[in-house]
Amino acid sequence: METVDTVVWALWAMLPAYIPNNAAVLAGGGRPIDGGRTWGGRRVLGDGKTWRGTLIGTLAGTLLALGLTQIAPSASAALGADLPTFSLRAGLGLAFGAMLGDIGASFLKRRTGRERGAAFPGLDQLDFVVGALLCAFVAAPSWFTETFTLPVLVVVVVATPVLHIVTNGIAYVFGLKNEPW
Ligand code: CTP
Ligand code: K
Ligand code: MG
Repeated sequence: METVDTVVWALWAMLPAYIPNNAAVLAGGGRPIDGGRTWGGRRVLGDGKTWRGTLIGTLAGTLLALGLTQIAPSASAALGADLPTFSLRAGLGLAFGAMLGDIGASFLKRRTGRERGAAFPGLDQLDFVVGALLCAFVAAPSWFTETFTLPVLVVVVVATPVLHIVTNGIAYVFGLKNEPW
């Protein structure tokens, strides 16, 4: 594959993992997953991880995966590139995994004394990627190995932090997020 094709393939394959956290920012609120419980004097997860945000984020990413699969043939033709499709299991794995990775990061943030909203450089940009890839591998192993070849994984790990910083910066400027990370 040409480099450009690899980048297009990688970003398309990761879209169902990119959307959930942003959908959660828009949809979040209500009951926190940890129900207010603490561990070692600190919240288990904090008020920033809610049932509603997690559910709607997962749903948004999964539906996007199904939609992308519908338009993949025509988009491939229009772009003159090959684009991946998603099974339900693949889409759900990516979307739920992205939410799970972000939740895991909040757990780590609270254990290391970081309050809700505090930055944890590196973790903030890659938590959802690791979660999404692991869950997709578990949910749809053969799809995963066909879709995420080594060059594709390299593009994902390099490009995602850049995209994350840009989208969160935009969300912050528009007042959708309290912090630009
Ligand atoms: N959100 C949610 N449920 C999730 C993830 C996010 O409701 N599973 C919503 C919350 O309103 C949250 C906002 O999206 O405040 C921004 O997400 P994020 O930056 O991940 O959370 P923070 O509030 O910064 O909390 P943390 O320090 O735990 O990351
Ligand atoms: K986060
Ligand atoms: Mg935050």
